[in-house]
Amino acid sequence: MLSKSMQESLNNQVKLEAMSSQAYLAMASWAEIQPGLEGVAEYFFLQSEEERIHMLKLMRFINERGGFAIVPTLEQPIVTYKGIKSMFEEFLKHEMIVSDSINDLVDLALKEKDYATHNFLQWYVNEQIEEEKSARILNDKLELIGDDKSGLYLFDRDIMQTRQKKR
Ligand code: OFO
Repeated sequence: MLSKSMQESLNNQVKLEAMSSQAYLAMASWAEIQPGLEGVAEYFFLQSEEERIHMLKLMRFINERGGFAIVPTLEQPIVTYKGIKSMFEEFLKHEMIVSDSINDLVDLALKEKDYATHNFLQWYVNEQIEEEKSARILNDKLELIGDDKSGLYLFDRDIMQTRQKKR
């Protein structure tokens, strides 16, 4: 059985995963209407779906452990960007916030000696290592590319391969 505070914290994480899904969906939509960013758009459409799966996984866990998973109210995410670089910076920033939040949950699980939740959270700890790594690599590549249009063309062409390597 989940404690009240653990249930509340896990529900906050449900909200954060839902916000991630919305934020990446907005990034996908913005990228889709920019010329030549089809690969980036595809990347974020898939990323958004993945975040929804993370949310569902948490909801099922909360309910399985005798809690009640709450579908959250969400604010509108950022829908436009001044450029691809600022969008990817936002992506990394967001993933770092999610990692901090997962770490806080792990802390709470240990404090409460809730080893079942601690065990469940390890999947998220590993996932965040991967997600932050991917976001950092993509930001580094964009830094290197700068204003080089052919570099950006290759970035867009190859971004899905970065995703496949993640798995
Ligand atoms: Fe949910 O994995 Fe990143 O945010």
